[in-house]
Amino acid sequence: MIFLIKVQKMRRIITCLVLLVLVIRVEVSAQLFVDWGSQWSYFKGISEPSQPIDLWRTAGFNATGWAVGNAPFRYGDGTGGTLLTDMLGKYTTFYIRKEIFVETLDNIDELRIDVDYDDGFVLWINGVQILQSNVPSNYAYTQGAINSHESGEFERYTLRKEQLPLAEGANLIAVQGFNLSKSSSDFYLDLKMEGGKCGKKYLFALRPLPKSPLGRHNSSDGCVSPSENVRYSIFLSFSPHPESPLGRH
Ligand SMILES: [Ca+2]
Repeated sequence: MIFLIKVQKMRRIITCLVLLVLVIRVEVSAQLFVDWGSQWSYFKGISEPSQPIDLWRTAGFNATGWAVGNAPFRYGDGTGGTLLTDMLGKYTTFYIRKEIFVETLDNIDELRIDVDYDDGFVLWINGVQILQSNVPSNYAYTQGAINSHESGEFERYTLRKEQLPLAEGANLIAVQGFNLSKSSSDFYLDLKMEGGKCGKKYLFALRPLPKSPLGRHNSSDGCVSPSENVRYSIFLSFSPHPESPLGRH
């Protein structure tokens, strides 16, 4: 009897060790390009950040005149990062940019971008628009987000490499944040970006957003379908938000 209990305990321990190894393997396989709280060059939307107005989104722009600070860029909500004490009542848009280095594209099947924002954002890679949420069609610096969107729960966007203008070497990431209005009580912008091989994340449970018609993936290789951007609500991730395994903070 005692022998049987010991065998069962050993099995449990071995199972736990195997799972731990799987977790470690997944984390090693992902390439982290931008972490939460990373340092960015930033510009406050008191005017257009460049002329022509889309130049700042490209590597050709000289951002030496921009300030440098750590995300989250925020006021009203959250902790840490760069506090925008002058944003309330003065400006609704906020611009951040940084360079990432991709050593080889061979190790990347897809890019996973987690964005925690209030109230809207647009993201470009090498000048090409990749993502946008809750923003008007006109990205002028005087614009505001079209609806309220609270920070505190990040959203994941998974994109296949074939959809992206990624290059080996330096790549320019540019993000324009939008607040709902000048009188909004809060603003927040932070994001995480990592590349990985298909299938790894499905060792863990990802739950497609209920309202989304997307969320399908190719079960043969675990990749998202090439024609769609998949947005997930995270309730358990292999790379949790540092302050919570639930994607909340
Ligand atoms: Ca707001």
